[in-house]
Amino acid sequence: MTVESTAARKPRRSAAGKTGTTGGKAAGTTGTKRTAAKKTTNAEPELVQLLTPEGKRIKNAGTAAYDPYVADITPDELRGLYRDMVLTRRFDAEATSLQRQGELGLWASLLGQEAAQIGSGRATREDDYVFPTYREHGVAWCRGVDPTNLLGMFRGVNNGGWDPTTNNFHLYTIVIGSQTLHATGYAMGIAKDGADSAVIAYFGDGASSQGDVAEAFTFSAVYNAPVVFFCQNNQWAISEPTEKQTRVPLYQRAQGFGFPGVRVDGNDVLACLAVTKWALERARRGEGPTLVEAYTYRMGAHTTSDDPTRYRHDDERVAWEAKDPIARLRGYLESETDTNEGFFAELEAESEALGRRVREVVRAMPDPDHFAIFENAYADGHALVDEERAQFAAYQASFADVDEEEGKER
Ligand SMILES: Cc1ncc(C[n+]2csc(CCOP(=O)(O)OP(=O)(O)O)c2C)c(N)n1
Ligand SMILES: [Mg+2]
Repeated sequence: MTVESTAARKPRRSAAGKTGTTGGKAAGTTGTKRTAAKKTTNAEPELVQLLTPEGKRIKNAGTAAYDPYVADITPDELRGLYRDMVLTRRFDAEATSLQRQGELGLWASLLGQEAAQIGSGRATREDDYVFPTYREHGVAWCRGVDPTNLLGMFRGVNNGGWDPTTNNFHLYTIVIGSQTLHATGYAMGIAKDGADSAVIAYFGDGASSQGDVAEAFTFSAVYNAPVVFFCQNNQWAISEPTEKQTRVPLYQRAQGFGFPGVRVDGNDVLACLAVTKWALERARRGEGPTLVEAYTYRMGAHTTSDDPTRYRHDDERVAWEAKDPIARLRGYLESETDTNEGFFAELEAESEALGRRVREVVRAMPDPDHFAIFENAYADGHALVDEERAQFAAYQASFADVDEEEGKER
């Protein structure tokens, strides 16, 4: 093996740097000039951050000023973001416990990604349309989807659990990356309708390797579709680290498709709010797509079926713990606003109540009719579905035989 090929097989993990964007038009709202170095594809990764891990508010001094998008945010609104993150984390922890207790078949935790999801989710307008993956419980919360509705699919009692048209929040999508194409098509459609709404598609670092995502980038760029691609780079795609997905920082990929890409600190709720607002407004103004890479970390397992100790060191998780999105906003609220202990105590009580409600609702979810799964597959029926239904009926009947022999009731 040559030295070159060894190097090619060992891409270095890229470190986060300072503020800014790639893509020549990214600074459109500010009019600030960009330096030549920042236009190159291989420029050092840059990170938009407005709140440090210690909870200090810093000015986004880079080429695109995102500060104006959160400049007039009030202490009450900040407390609202904090509440969103705390309740989302609490809901998520409850769901993980419910899976461990056998009440859910599976759960995909968002632990660690609360700021990316609440910041971006709160940036959306009611008439915008959201296409999530399977982990966007915080975005669902922002859209007004009752959290208990997210659990039916994970309990195996329904195929979705909410009406996407009620909150403009599409059903969860398991086929990774496919929703970026759905979002692009939807965005092209609303643009033709003359609406000034925007669309946002969530996906992960692993999904970024899917052909669907590349096609979505191409189509959205060429048709100037009003869509924001929000990639939560949580460093892992199950057991595959991000360096197995890309040789350049993910946000820099946008440049090759002809639209701006921005890396934002995904554990900084203010920065996520500001950058997503900026990107959605670009879309509304007819300036086309944006790629936002929210640089964050999946603190838990991929799902409850996964054991991350098999493939990653705990010191990595510990390092990210110091950048916790909730702790940093709490630090800011405590040091820079008039938020008192009463607020935190009330929120704790509200979290407990939410946990209780989630447990009660999940346990009371009725089992569906076993044959319902064959309904609505085809409008007029299908020979293959008929065959599968008959096979399933025979399988069910085989249990009845055993029950009869053992004199048990099922
Ligand atoms: C098209 C497709 N291929 C493979 C899978 C199996 N799969 C489920 S999740 C996942 C990893 C996704 O990682 P990433 O996009 O980073 O999202 P994350 O789970 O980290 O949020 C894979 C490969 C799938 N669901 N769909
Ligand atoms: Mg990932």
